[in-house]
Amino acid sequence: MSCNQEQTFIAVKPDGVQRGLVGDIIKRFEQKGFRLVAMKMQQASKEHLEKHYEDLKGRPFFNGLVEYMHSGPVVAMVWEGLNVVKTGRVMLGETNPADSKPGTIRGDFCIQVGRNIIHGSDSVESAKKEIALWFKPEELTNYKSCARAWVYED
Ligand code: DAT
Ligand code: MG
Repeated sequence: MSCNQEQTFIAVKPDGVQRGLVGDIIKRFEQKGFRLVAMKMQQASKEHLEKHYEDLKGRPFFNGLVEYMHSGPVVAMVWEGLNVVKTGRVMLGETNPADSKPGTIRGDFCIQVGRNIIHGSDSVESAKKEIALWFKPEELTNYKSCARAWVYED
């Protein structure tokens, strides 16, 4: 696999959907040069969300987090490109929007940690797990982006 084919799982959370921020968020990843591999809108079950956030089980905010994520549809996506996991996290900003710089998604669009509008995988390993949890292999597209030769040197 080429290093340009790293993948990350990004999801616009229910507050981002309700606030009409889906387009703005997709635009940032598109204009950066990353390739959209898969996307779907889904109101996830609590069981699914408990699995997605299993590392946080036992934290005081866990139940509220699952309730919030279950409260409406999310827009789940897979984005691909060179260092997309790390760069995606930089584009998101810090977990707490109060610590997120202007220019980041959380820095520009939200205020509180419990309503931080977007999820992004924190490592290549968790991206693989999350993509497998949210998407079937056949839902991941494999087209060649016509912009590829203009985004990458080789
Ligand atoms: P991130 O979403 O930046 O990867 P995380 O994985 O540590 O952060 O936590 C997942 C989500 O849980 C986070 O986006 C918002 C919520 N959360 C984290 N810490 C919290 C806290 N101290 N109080 C309330 N919600 C919190
Ligand atoms: Mg996380």
